[in-house]
Amino acid sequence: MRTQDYKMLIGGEWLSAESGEYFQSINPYNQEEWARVPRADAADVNAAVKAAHEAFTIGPWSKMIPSERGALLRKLGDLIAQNVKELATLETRDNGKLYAEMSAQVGYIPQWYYYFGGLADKIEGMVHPTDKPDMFNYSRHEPYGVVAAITAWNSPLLLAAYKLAPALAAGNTVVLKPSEHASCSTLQFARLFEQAGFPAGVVNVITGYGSEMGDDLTGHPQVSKISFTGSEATGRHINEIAGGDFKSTTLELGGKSPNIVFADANLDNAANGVIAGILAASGQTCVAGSRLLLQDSIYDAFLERVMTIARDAKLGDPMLPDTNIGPVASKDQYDKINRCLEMAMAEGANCILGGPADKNPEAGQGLFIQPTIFTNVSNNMHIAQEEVFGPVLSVIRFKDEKEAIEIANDTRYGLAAGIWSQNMKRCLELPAKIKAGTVWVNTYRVVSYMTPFGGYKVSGTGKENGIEAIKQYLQMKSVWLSTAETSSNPFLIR
Ligand code: TXE
Repeated sequence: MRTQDYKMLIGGEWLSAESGEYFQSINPYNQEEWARVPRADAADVNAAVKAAHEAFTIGPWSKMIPSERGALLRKLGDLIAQNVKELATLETRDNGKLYAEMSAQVGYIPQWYYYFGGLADKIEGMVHPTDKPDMFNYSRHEPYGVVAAITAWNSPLLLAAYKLAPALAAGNTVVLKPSEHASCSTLQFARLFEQAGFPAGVVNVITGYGSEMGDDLTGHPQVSKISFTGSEATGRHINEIAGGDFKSTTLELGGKSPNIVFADANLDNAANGVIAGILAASGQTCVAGSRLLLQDSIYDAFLERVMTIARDAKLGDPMLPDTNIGPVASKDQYDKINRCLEMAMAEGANCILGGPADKNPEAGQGLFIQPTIFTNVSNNMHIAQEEVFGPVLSVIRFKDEKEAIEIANDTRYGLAAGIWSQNMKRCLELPAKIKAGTVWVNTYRVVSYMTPFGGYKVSGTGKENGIEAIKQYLQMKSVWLSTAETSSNPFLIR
């Protein structure tokens, strides 16, 4: 395939990096270079932040009435809907996830822009009661200014929607940086902002290695808010940089989510949910149900059901409709997963399916990891505590509800959890006992633009999606007005 050179969007112009440097985009299925992407450095970051800052301070964006901003967001949603096929194909080529999944996902993304476009003109302040008879107080919700939105490779456009839709609806401008492992769909998507009629500089997209230019972006004095999805390690690093200047952050980091199956569950549904939780997207989702907590009395029978589905999963070309599992996104990711698998075996976990393996000969030359299941896992093992981000399930036994809760919560993460049971009392009571930002009961991996999403503990801070999300991009101001006819003693605070 002929490689294509992409450009970045800065201040309404399509630009290469000032240095002229590029990096390659590799298709993980055939390992071919298919595109070159600008390798931005501090100079490009500075230009993008400057453009966003000017668009916020002197451009038309902040003077636009909120309903106009909302209309632009809705127009953008329409344009995404018209470009689903192209954008989803680019995502699959970039990260190897199934086209069937990416096209459904991209087809859903307009809803974020419709929903938050609808909220743009519903940001209401409040008149506050006060204890001072000749004073009046009201609050305003104001945008921060320039938002740095940093996304991961597993769902570039969906993660961008989580951040851009509320940030723009709230009146901020944005510098968006996709992952170096999957930048092209975001650069293509950026064209739609122009088509929708957004003023220049309101959205800027820069590409590059986070390790090289990430600090220039998050530490930039004109960036006031950082919204990040990625690894715990990078999240911690960003948090330190942001904390130095007390910048606001929304961080969506990793997880080690438990999927808890009780003996009284509908076992067919539960088996499908467990598979969806760990094999969908080759396990490369932050909410992957990577720990299967299984009640003693159904241990063998349930495991057999899961094994039967996992064994039949078809690895192959992610563009084909009958493929169940595509390659993992990059050689880095492939190596990391294999290291985790080897460590699990060294720790004494029993590999009953898959395992550290060479390429699956039936699946082409891609970076394939076979569905892998470990038993004999105790919850303190590396494989039960560290995020693998691959199709790798650790099975852990429990006796009763109390033990299930203890194991589920015995992790530094707290992103999500699944509970499978037909006992109504348990289904109602257990979610409150699980320390995670999302709990699914008799379902798994459901998200919506309308409902809050975000982690507890080291899985992150702040919420994305739903009404809460727009508040992440607004700061509150308190305004006092005096109606007193004579001013009082200046040395006494009232
Ligand atoms: O993450 P990084 P990587 C986990 C998953 C995966 C691991 C590594 O376990 O195996 O992280 O993936 C940018 N300042 N998740 O290496 O490095 C980077 O360019 C600013 C879970 O891809 O965190 C990219 O745009 N930005 C996660 C983004 O951060 C920096 C999804 C994420 O990359 C930066 C992805 C810096 N100093 C991986 N350094 C989830 N929550 O779903 C890097 N970046």
